[in-house]
Amino acid sequence: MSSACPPSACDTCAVPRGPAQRLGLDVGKADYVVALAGNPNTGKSTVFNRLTGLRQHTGNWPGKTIARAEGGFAYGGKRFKIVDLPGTYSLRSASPDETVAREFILFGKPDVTVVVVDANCLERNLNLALQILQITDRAVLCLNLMDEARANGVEIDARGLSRELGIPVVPCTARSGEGLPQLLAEMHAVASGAFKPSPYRLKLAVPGLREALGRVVARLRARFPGLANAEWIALRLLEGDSAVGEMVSTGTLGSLSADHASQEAAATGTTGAASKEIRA
Ligand SMILES: Nc1nc2c(ncn2[C@@H]2O[C@H](COP(=O)(O)OP(=O)(O)OP(=O)(O)O)[C@@H](O)[C@H]2O)c(=O)[nH]1
Ligand SMILES: [Mg+2]
Repeated sequence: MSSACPPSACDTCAVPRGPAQRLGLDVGKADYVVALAGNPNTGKSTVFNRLTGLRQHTGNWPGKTIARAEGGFAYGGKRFKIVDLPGTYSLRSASPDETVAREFILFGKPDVTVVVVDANCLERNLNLALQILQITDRAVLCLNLMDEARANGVEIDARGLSRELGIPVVPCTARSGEGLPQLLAEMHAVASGAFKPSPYRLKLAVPGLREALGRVVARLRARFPGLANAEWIALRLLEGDSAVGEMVSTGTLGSLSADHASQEAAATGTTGAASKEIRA
């Protein structure tokens, strides 16, 4: 049951339940791509290993995952490619590991982004979650380390949080597997479009900002056709973000987008931008 659904919905809900089949590295042509994002040390690789059967490095210190890793699982009759990303505190961060995560979240066009947060320091972790909700509707919050939170006397109103954020929120203990069946059901529902989240969005209430953004977005789209998240990039440019400015002036933004589009096409057996429509 989604924390966004009424309790009675379970009886009639078409979202599949039951175990996933671990596919390891043998993803083949995936129906959906899942990104695992979150702050360092929140349990992303532990979730990844449980779902795929692979053995990504895990341990109790931040910064273990330094490159993206891919694996697969089958669930509800669909094949999912899941991408384990390095931990990152912000989509604006620029350290090399964090850049890997940021670029995949922004340009990898995942069908669902699972934001894995540490239930013990929710406030700090929600910073990244809120940034991700500015760029995608298709997100699920995995409220991980619930065993430790319970032991520490931390209580979280997951339903209330889900209402506030506008996305499914699933309490989990990835180390033991608690909550993962529901996480799978939510990933499937969001990736397939059976459930359409309406996430919390910041209001751009500064006078003239909308118009300025529109002009920058139009120029970005003209120079980089098919660019994902053009509005996010335009906002960074208006803020004076020098790293993003350099990506635009050197043209690397175009190659990044193209790289991710071709990887996505290879994973799904479709071509370029049309792949989303074919799979939708
Ligand atoms: N108690 C508890 N420990 C967990 C849970 N999930 C993961 N861990 C532990 O937390 C530590 C970090 O887990 P990882 O999966 O490596 O975290 P990560 O988010 O991939 O970390 P980075 O790759 O460094 O960003 C490991 O020691 C895991 O065993 C959980 O639900 N409960
Ligand atoms: Mg990791």
